[in-house]
Amino acid sequence: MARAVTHTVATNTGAIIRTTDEEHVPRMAEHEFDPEELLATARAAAAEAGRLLVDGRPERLGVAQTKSSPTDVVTEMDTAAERAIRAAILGRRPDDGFLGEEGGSDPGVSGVRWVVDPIDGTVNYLYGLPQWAVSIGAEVDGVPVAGVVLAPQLGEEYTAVRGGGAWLDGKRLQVREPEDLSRALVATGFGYRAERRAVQGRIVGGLLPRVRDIRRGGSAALDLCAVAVGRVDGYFERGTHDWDRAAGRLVATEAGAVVEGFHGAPASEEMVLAAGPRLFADLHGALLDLGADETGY
Ligand code: LIP
Repeated sequence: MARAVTHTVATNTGAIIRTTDEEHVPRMAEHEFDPEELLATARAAAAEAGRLLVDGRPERLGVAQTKSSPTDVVTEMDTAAERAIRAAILGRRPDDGFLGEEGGSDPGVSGVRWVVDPIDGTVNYLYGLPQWAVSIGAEVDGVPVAGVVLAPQLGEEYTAVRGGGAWLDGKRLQVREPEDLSRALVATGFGYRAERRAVQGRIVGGLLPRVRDIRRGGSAALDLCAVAVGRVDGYFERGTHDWDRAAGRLVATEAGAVVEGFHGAPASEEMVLAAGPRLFADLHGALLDLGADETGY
């Protein structure tokens, strides 16, 4: 008897279903893809970029250009790694879309879009600190379905597939829930513009007496993974981009975290807040008290 073909399809609501029922596919799916195959493609591209970034790092690495401010830097390795990732992914899947931090975006025609940060934590990479990662997320109709965050100098690879859990080197991840906010270890980050940093500094100053302590790692992707693995209890930041969040967000949500903005909005440049469900509510409340949802900074 012929083995039933398993179709992995995305419904219009973004739900991922596996079905062997042929008649299901045309009615419910606009796109056909296999999240495991997308994850394998992401992992291969990340591994290639990781090797380039470790073995190919020039002795005296400098700043190639700056972006939103004099401290928002790009090195030659950011652009070289993004080129390698783009070639590795679109070489396998030429119809897909691509959004990369250093190279703009192509819409593609397949419904699958790759959201890529070749070096998340560029300032750490520039200074020779190990807290940086290659972050590659795959989305279908804006819904994250697969993601990898590879930290070569930490020797760690975080992976996630929608509905398939989050993993660190083969171990399944689950967020930690502290007793309450006063026992929470919270990560955060600061923008590249001085005016924003001034407000972020005031907000963190106000939060400090209310939590266990604050950590500033320098990579949103690794901060979201730290929530997933329980190395911090929560993370929040204003100013992150899609490419900083795409893969890390899926890892954190698949580990049981709530990853959103304020007032139930999706995570965005305005705010990404990630924590277990209970702490999420407390941290959300404390940040509102401190005016973190105000506009204009
Ligand atoms: C970094 C973010 C981090 C933020 C840094 C920077 P980049 O991204 O991951 O959370 O605090 O200021 O934006 O620029 O290294 O890709």
